Amino acid sequence: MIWSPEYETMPRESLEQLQVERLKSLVARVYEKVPFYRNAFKERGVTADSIKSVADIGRLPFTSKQDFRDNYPLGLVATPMEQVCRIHASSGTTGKPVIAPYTANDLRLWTDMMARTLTCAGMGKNDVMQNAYGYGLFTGGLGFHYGGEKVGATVIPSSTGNSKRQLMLIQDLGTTVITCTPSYALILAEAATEIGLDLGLTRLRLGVLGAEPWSEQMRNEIEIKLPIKAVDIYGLTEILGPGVSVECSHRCGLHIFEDNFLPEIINPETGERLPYGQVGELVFTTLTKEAMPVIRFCTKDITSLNAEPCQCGRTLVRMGKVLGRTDDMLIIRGVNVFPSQIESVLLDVEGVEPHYQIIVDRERHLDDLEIWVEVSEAVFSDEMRKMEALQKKVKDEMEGTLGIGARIKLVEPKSLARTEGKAKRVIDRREL
Ligand code: DLL
Repeated sequence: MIWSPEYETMPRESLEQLQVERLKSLVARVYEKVPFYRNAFKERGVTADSIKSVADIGRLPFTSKQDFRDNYPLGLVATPMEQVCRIHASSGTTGKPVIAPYTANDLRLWTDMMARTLTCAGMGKNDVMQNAYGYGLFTGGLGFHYGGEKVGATVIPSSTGNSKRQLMLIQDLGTTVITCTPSYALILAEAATEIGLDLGLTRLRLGVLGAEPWSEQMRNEIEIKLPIKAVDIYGLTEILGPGVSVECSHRCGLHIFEDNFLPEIINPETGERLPYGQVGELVFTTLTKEAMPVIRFCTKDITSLNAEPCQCGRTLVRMGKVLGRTDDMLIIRGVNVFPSQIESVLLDVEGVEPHYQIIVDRERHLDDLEIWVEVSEAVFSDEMRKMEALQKKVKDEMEGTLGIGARIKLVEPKSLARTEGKAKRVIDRREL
């Protein structure tokens, strides 16, 4: 089913027409209301009249995470505060969070985008959705909550944590859809095994998982262990929260709701716009948001776009699974390494579990990469010789993929820290 066929299946020419109109009025609006954009536009000599086609967006300035910090907390707000009816904030781990204010129309838009998202992911009104994203300042909890209700499903606001209670609710209330981070889905699977619960015997069938990068191998693990169909959802606080893009049942990229969020891919070093198919940094412009519209926000997320028609009937462009973040990329002895590459290698080797930690250090001016990974119970209780063979296998595969050597430390099952929200995979101890 398609929630808003008029927009989701719009011929691309009409969609572009709509985008240009919306972009023009957005540029006029932020020029008038937000000094930060007015100054940046003046510097470049752009006005609403500069926008004649979607490609003219290239004439507008970029907005960075730093611009959000510089304008903290409410410097980028484009409406009077009395029209702001809710404020969320990012789960930022360093410094001040990103503030996300919403007007009543913004909240309606968000709920609609989440209804589209959940429908696209395969959820319907007869489903029971257990929402294990964190409720609070984080956009995950309330974003999914209102979207689920709009679709007409039964929503259980279980929030994160307390896995045993989550499992009890899944069994007792007949949960069919779980919404949480992919890493938390695996924690639930682990907790189920611990209490001897076979999740395959419950009604659970679908997971709408996101908020952090996860590989195809991790998807396979989740699909086998829970067992469910696992669908990828993407979003970010600066742009909306969840509800920016999601996979359909064909799972060949995440459809971006382009009537509201205009995506571009750029070369992060030069800012040059890249054509469909090329990998680069994802940039978004919000076309319809009121309280805090954003012009060309550089997400630091790395992916590519594909505008080929999809079998599901949606004409919306698809973004590939996020490959990593420009600021996630580790440069180890001069070689670019993404945590997602390490995850793919680990999960392809039998006997190791999808729980790992990447530790980067510098010893005598030389970068050192160490990867800690849990092994399965079976391997751990096996002979030393087998453990050594497994360690060598992981080491060889890792070297083959990354092109640099890494020390591999196999650790006991369940010994690495678990997080209920976004997993923290990398510890970089280098003082650069
Ligand atoms: O994580 C919003 C969200 C909530 C998305 C629930 C999906 C589900 P932030 O906390 O602002 O917002 O984090 C945004 O998380 O720039 C990406 O780097 C990363 N991210 C989000 N979804 C995915 C995904 C929410 N599906 C940042 N795959 C983004 C990879 C993701 N990375």
